[in-house]
Amino acid sequence: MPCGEIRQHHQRGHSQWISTATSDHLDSARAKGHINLSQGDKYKKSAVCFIVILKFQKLLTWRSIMRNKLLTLVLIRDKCRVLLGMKKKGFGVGRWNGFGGKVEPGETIMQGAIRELYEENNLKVNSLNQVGILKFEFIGEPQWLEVHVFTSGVYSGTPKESEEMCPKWYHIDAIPYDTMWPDDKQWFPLFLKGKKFSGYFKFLGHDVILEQTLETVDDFDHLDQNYVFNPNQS
Ligand code: 6OG
Repeated sequence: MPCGEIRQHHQRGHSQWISTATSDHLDSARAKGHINLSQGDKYKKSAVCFIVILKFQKLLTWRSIMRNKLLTLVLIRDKCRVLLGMKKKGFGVGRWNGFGGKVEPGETIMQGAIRELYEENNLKVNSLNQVGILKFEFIGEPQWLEVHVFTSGVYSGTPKESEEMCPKWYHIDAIPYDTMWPDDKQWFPLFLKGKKFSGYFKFLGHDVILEQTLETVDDFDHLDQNYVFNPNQS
């Protein structure tokens, strides 16, 4: 191959420039105006910038996908009874659960919990006590669920059926675990004993727990109670 020749080489469908030029021949090629390295450098620079921007964009999208979904769960307790609701539609349909749902942009987590309790069950509370944080991973789903569990024994109003939930009081010795999410069997007894807890459950489908961790904690002081959910924040 003659020195100074710059040939185009095709590899795996991508065209790739391979330079076989020695520096002498490059100089003479540049002098003859055959090639303009400074121009080439500019192209190279632009290409690198373009790739960096693409990668950065991909990273941002990935970060927003990977961010946990923030949810709430409220368990109203009245001495020896707990108020549960039969989920009539959507995620967890056919299972007894507390009341809750997604935190909306502009709300603190507790505000979201108080709103959901009222929307789903007609009960009003001024504040709630946080008793748990549960993280759920579902195989094949990129986003984890981060469920903040709250309780209160003080409320106003009468439980009322909504589009989402049909409420029912259960005695603490007769919690219907078989028609609840499988993780509830693990952490609900801690809640009933007045303990605070933090847990992680990895699900295969909606019925099988593959891995789990669960521990009692002293408090949730590390959480910023004034944090306002903003889905656009990285
Ligand atoms: P919507 O998507 O309907 O809110 N939730 C769970 N609750 C229990 N006990 N176990 C789980 O194990 C749960 N995963 C989600 C959070 C869904 C509601 O269901 C709760 C919310 O209160 C996997 O808006």
